[in-house]
Amino acid sequence: MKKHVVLYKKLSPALLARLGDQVDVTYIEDPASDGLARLREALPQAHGLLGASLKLDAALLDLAPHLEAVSSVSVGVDNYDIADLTRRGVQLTNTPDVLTETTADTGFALILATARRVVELANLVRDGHWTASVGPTHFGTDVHGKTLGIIGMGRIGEALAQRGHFGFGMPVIYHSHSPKPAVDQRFGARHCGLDEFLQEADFICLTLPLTAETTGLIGARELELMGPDSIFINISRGKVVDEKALIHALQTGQIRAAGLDVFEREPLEPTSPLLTLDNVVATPHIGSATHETREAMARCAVDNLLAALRGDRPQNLVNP
Ligand code: 8YV
Repeated sequence: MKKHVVLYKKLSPALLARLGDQVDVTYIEDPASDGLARLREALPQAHGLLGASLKLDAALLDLAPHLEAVSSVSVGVDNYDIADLTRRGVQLTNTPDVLTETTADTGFALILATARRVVELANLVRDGHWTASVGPTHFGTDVHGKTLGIIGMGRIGEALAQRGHFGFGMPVIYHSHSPKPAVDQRFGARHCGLDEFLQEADFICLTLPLTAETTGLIGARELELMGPDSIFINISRGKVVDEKALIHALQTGQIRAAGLDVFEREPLEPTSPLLTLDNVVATPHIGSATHETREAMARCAVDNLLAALRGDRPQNLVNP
């Protein structure tokens, strides 16, 4: 008898066919809102789950007594209680690597957009307010040659360092659990303690996972250490930062600007003070959001899930 997979993220026809050849498939649209009741109804039959951007909590998992594997279309796994899944004998897989370069591109897009005030000044042109040569009140700040600071030197952090070092001649410093000699050698990078890092970096880029340890890592104290010329970039998870403290730092000029792709709550409330600030570039969690990369992630997630349901070891097993 074919196993049953519940999808809560849409797949392309090609990938739906790839999955449907092997298993029975139920697709649940919009599981975080009105699809939640349908997801709850489908879980008792599920041997596998595939999706992203949904907190898969114990209440949902209790409805899935036959669940063998959860395949996340993401590199981040903060939506899952890994210890609980392991206790239940459920394998969790994710999709690292395929999204590394695209997410690093997003990080650099935010670095350039915030430093050179691209959104603010493009809007000035669009709104018909370009009436004379741009003067100092509209000048941005250079990116090339400035110190690129990266918190969390994993795959995405290394890809960001590569862009800064080879592409923009930026000295690279980083803060992570421990120094990475290969990174130091490849990018002339230097590992720093957090306070030294925050005081020295011109661009402070977060590329670390959200864990109990990293939640609230950047608060009022850390923002004060950054300095008025610093630019803060977050392409990791919103909850790594105290968003209220960040808003205060931006409103008071404690830091120059911020490029944010992630937020404490997503979607970001339209009433958020972040959206009233010209020194903020806010994007809707588009880190990996290109046609090519999202298809590659979904393909990876399908292959991970089919391997797990066959009893083979999936390529990207989070809880071996
Ligand atoms: C998207 C991400 O949230 O991979 C992650 O952890 O944050 C982003 O790629 C996710 O992939 C949505 O499918």
